Amino acid sequence: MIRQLSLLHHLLVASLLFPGVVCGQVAPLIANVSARQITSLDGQWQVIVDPYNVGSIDYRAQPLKNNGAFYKNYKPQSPSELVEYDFDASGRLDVPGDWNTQRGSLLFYEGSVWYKRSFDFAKSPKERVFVHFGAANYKAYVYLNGEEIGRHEGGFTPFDFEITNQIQTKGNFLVVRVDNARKSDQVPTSNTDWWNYGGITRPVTLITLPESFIQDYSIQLQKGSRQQITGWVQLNGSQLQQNVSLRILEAGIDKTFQTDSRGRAEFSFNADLQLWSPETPKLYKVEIASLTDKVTDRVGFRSIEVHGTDILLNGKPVFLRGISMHEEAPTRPGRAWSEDDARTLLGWAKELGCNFVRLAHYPYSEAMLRMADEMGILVWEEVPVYWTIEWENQQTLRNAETQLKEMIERDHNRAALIIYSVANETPISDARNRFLRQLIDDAHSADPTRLVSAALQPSGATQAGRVTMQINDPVGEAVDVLGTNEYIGWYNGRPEDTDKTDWTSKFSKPLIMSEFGGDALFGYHGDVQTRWSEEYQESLYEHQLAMLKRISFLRGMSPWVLKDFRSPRRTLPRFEDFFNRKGLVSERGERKKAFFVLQTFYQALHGAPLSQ
Ligand code: GCB
Repeated sequence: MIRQLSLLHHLLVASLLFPGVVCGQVAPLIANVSARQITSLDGQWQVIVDPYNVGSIDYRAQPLKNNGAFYKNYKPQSPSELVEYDFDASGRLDVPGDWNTQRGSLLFYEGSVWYKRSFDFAKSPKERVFVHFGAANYKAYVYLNGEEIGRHEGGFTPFDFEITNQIQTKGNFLVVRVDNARKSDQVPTSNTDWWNYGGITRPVTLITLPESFIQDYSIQLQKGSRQQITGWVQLNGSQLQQNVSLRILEAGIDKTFQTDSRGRAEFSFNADLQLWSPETPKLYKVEIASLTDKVTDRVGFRSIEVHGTDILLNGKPVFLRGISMHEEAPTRPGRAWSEDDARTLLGWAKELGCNFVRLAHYPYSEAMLRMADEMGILVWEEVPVYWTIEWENQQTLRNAETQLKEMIERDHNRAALIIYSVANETPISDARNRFLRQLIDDAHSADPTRLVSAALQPSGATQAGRVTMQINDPVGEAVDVLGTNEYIGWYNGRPEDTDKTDWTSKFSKPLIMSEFGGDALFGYHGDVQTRWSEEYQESLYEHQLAMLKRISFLRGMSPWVLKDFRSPRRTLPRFEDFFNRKGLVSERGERKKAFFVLQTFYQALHGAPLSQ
């Protein structure tokens, strides 16, 4: 029943996102893809750049159904036949990878690119096969052997389609149209401060599974407990009632459960565990086996709670020494996606003295979350509900809800992950408040064990020469942890204005200063009054940190930002050149002066609360 419901839900969502279209088979997300029997489809794909969508619509703007449709991959049958496209002669791009940084002419390109890859595949009769995409930005239209198999909207979450009945032993061709055109009703909307990297930006894999398989599972500590494991296993297939075993041999756990007619088993039992923490990021090998399938994972166990204005990790107050990030590669241009990228970026955060990263402003690759688990770095992850989304638009809300759901489904077993953020810097209105409250409710019900936040904005008032910043956004009532962005010293006033600024909050909740910062061009020097100089940024950090120390309810910070990143909004020649320069390291990885200010501050803080 659950399976049917969730399939129905997917179809409903799909038909809302793409009205008037009947989708192919839409599969529920399969957990922990890298631990399954997989065949990688990564590598060079043939591509056709199609700015006018001539591969999918005709000159009357009607959908193309004939051999002119690029997904047919049709070849002329005679010298006289007119066919106006040819994958074989149109060049190649790497998958995974954004197209913008692989071909100079595509740096600013926004629109459709068709990707094609051919492959053979030997499948045994009882197996099921799925094609899985880590992410494609922003819309993906997927075709196998000339037929549509499904569509997906949202540039940063995974999706898969079942292709058991379509896949052939020889000569399969998979075609994907990826469209990153910005639209005001999308999530994110058309206005952002980051590069709109298009393409199949994360790995593509074929997953082979038995007819009845373990689709997903949750193995986590019960909220508020440090010894009670609570969770569930969900099977998919025709043999839904099975015995399922759960083994964590290192902790002496070996349990068997019976799934019900919906393929679901829920469990709760006590365990004696070494808890995961940034200091000791202990991961256990977990094995889940049904009669027909088996999957292993590495899972950490920790508790995360809010108590008054404190955040408690494993029952003890923790201060989140963080940094905000973008998912840009550390050592080459473009989107990051690999384990190595994750190791380097999180390594820089560790070098800064961080125990926490804010993965702004959209879901990052699964590799990043798994690396955070390994390296012991707490994570805030976020959906791209950014700035001025269409708050009144129900379809936009459904889209945001789906992206949030897909992010939670993928990451709900990662110990490092403690906070879901539902939005960034969104303007207060009734419609926006309703929209965000819905997302907050969704996150709480999809995953009751983690905390929910949003990066809000304060209001300010000046009296007798002092400024009082107040956290009073009505959405503050619904979140567990307050997040606030502020740019005193960059967009507002000068760095020294922080010396006469005090903070108050309407809510008795912990606060994370989710952004502050200013731009500096690496290697550009001047005095502390000179914009764009490393000295200005250094002084801004010194003043900011002195102010932050005086906020009694501050429990963490994630300054903006780890590394300079590309943004089309940043046009100023010499200093910006289409980069946001608020990084503590340059796009080449060079440390700016402010890096060391924050590092010294975090090193002094290590393990200690900030104030009191
Ligand atoms: C913000 C946004 C972030 C921008 C940053 C900036 O408030 O949340 O996405 O990049 O400011 O540099 O202006």
